Amino acid sequence: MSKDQKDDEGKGKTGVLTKTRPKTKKPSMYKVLMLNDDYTPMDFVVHILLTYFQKSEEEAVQIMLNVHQTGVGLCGVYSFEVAETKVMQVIDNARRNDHPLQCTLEKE
Ligand code: TYC
Repeated sequence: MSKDQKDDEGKGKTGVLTKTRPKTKKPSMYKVLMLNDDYTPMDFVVHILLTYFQKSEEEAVQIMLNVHQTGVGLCGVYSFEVAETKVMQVIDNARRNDHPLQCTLEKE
């Protein structure tokens, strides 16, 4: 086979290679928010923040006071499944201890 013949290989088969973007989406993230009430003891809220949100004692006290003063505070941002689990754990723990503490999740 001559060099010319070899170079003709694939003639007419020229195509455009397009790089397609994979249709993957980053999972949405969810804020876990703590709500104020008049009855849950401050110590209990701090204990919850230490137990379920891996906060330091100082951070936990700051978040608790922020909730106490403004009505709502951010505990953390997680995937839907993790956020939902934390909300359930917090509410379950609060009810077992007869506190009305409320916790909710909000899409970021
Ligand atoms: N307001 C409560 C009290 O005075 C304390 C409190 C703080 C309750 C944060 C709930 O998410 C909360 N005992």
